Amino acid sequence: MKMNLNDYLWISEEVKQALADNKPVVALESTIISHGMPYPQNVETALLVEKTVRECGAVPATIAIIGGKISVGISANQIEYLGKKGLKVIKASRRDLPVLLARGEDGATTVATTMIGASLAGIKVFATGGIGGVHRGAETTMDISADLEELAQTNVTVVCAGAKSILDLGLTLEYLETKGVTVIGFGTEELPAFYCRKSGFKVDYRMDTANEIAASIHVKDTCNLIGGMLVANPIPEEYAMNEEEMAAQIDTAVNMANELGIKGKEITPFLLDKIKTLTEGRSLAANIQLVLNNARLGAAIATELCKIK
Ligand code: PSU
Ligand code: MN
Repeated sequence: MKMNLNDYLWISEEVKQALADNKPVVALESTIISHGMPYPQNVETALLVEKTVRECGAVPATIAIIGGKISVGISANQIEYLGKKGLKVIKASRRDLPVLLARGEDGATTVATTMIGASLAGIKVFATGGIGGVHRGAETTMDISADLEELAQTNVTVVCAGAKSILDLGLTLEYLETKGVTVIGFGTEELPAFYCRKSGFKVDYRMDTANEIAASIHVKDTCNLIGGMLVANPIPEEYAMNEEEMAAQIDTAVNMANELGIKGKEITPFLLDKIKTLTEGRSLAANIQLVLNNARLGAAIATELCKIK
C-alpha cells in the first residue's frame, strides 16, 4: 500500500545532493517539451537548456510525471521519450495530478504542476518560456490558466519571457495583482510579450540584478508570505520579433481557434503551433532563444539565493 508523499515523488540523486549541499538548482517544465514545440527541436532545446543551466553553475531539474510519480530531475532518455510522444502525453495541470498518480501514468507538467514538483523537492527557482494566463475573451469563457492560481499559493519563483498576446495581458496582470503575486521586470519597466520585448503594460518593479531579485525572494520566505514571484525577462534584442507582425499573426491564430471552437487545455498548444506555421518557423527560433535566456537568469538567481542562505 502506498502510504505517503514519497511514494509519489521521485528526486534524482544529483538534485537531492545539490539541494543538501545548498547548491543552486533550477527547475524546468515538460509541457513545453511535449506540447510547446515540435519534435525533434523540443528535445534538442530541452537538453540545451539543461546544458546552459549547468554552464551557469547550477543543476537543472526537469520535472515530469513518470509512471505515477512526480519526477524531479528526469533523464535525457525520459526527455527524449516525452518529446517523441508529443501531444499523446497528457498535459498535466494541478487538477490532473491525483488521477495520474493514482493510475501510475505519465504526464507533462505545466507551469502549475512544475511549481508543485519544485516546491515538494525544495527547489526555489524555475525557468521556462511563457506562463499561462487570462485568455482573451475570458470574461465569457472563464479560461484562466491554473498557472496563475499556482503562483498565488506555491512558493517558487518563475522566470519567464512574459506572456504571449494569445492572452489578455492586461487582465493577466490584474489577476496576478489580486492574488498578491509580485511581477518583476528584469532590466525593464515593461512586461515583455514573449517574442517581443514590449507589450504596452507595466511590471510592478524593475530590477537589474539577480542579486536584487534573490533578496526579495529571501524576504518573502523569511516573512512566510505565501505564493510565488514572477520574473519577466525580455527576449534578447537580436532575436526579438517585429511587434506589428506578431500582433497580426496572433490575431489570425486566435480567430482560427475561435472558428474551430477549440477550448480548454487544447487552446494553448493549438495557438503555439499555428503561430509557428504562420511565421514559417521563425517564432520557434525566437522561442528557443528566450528559453535559454531565462535558463541563464534562473541559474543566476538560484546562485544568489544560495549565497544568502
Ligand atoms: N505558453 C507558452 N508555451 C508553453 C505554454 C504556455 O508560450 O509551452 C504551456 C506551459 O506549460 C503553461 C501551459 O503552463 O502551456 C498553460 O496551459 P493552460 O493555458 O492550458 O493552463
Ligand atoms: Mn485554460
